[in-house]
Amino acid sequence: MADKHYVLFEEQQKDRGINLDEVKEKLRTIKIETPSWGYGDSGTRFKVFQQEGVPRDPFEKIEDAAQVQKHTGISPGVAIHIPWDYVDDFTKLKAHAEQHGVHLGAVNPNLFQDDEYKFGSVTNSDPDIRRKATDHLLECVDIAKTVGSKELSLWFADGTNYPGQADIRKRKHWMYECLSEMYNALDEDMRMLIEYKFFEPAFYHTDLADWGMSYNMAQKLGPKAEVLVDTGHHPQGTNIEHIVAYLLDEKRLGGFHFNSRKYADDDLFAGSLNPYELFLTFYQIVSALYDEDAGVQKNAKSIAYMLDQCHNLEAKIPAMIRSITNVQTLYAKALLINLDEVQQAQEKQDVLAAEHAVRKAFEFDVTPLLRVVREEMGVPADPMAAYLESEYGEKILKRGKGGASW
Ligand code: AOS
Ligand code: ZN
Ligand code: ZN
Ligand code: ZN
Repeated sequence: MADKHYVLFEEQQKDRGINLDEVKEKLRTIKIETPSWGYGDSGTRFKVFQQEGVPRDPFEKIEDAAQVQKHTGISPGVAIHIPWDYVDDFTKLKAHAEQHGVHLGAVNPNLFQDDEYKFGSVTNSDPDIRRKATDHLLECVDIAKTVGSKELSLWFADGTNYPGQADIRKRKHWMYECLSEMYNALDEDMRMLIEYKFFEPAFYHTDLADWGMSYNMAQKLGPKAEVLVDTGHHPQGTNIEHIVAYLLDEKRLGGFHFNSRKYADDDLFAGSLNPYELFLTFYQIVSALYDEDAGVQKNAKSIAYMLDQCHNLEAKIPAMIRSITNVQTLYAKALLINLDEVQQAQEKQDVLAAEHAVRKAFEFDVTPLLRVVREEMGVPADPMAAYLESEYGEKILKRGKGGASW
């Protein structure tokens, strides 16, 4: 027998002119990758608290990620970080993922950990260090090819701490040179997603500080380069939705690193703070899915959704499940926006009606909808409760403390 809450919800939405079959189809097909590093211990510069049961190697990180997929059904990809997830034989890691019902996703090169990178990696004035950095990027392209991943996520810690420390324009050219070498190594169906962040670890200037710099770099490199928006990487008050709309219109939105922030790059779990911002981000994406420009639609359909967060205090697998269901909830709400109603209000320049048409979708309780969608997908109606009832959390405690982190 159909759930009475769902019956009511369905009637309500049909009366509003919402096509629930389309909504459900979109909720089934969105995929959100989880980051391998989010399963390991992390912390601040003050302390990394060690939790019991944390994965001891990349294979165990995959097993934990498989739990998130098993319970949510929409997170089959696991982003990896090189060298944190370095293994001798990547075909083994790939096979291990497949045996557990997941696959390896975006490959994240690491150009910030080695002593040589103190003054920059791909922007370093020393050509030998730029060579080392470029070789690492090329190695990551090879790893991506081996594991069948189509995306490389690039974040550079490169920057300076003081005025005059380095030549900003020269560094821009060096970065382009290194990245074009990487670009040329990509297969036709691969893409590089270029992330930006306005500060940290550098405090005076960061070589890729905002979306405009990433966009400019991507445009110069070519169509296989796109912009990656990490929701934690903007100054306070930045209108992320606007950036998203702009990049979609330029057909250059590569993907997201979802997480929540209050002050800086806090990497708290997605949807925990300001869920309305995430809803409004999805509003831009949903509206692009119905754009009359086929190129914009295509971009909206090809967005790589990923989490990028650190669980310093909270249990890691449940935090990941909570994040995935939060993102799913806010996407579901955005799918309930009646875009025709918004458009009609816009045509009349009726500000209050337009804002209301958007916001009222946020106010619906989508729990009955998500329960039905999940049941139809063969995953638990309440992923968090089902995971907590499973014995997995207990079972991994035998791994002890001191699991592999970064
Ligand atoms: C760093 O601030 C970026 O968000 C990176 O995307 C990411 O956190 C990193 O690659 C994982 O170390
Ligand atoms: Zn990120
Ligand atoms: Zn970050
Ligand atoms: Zn972050």
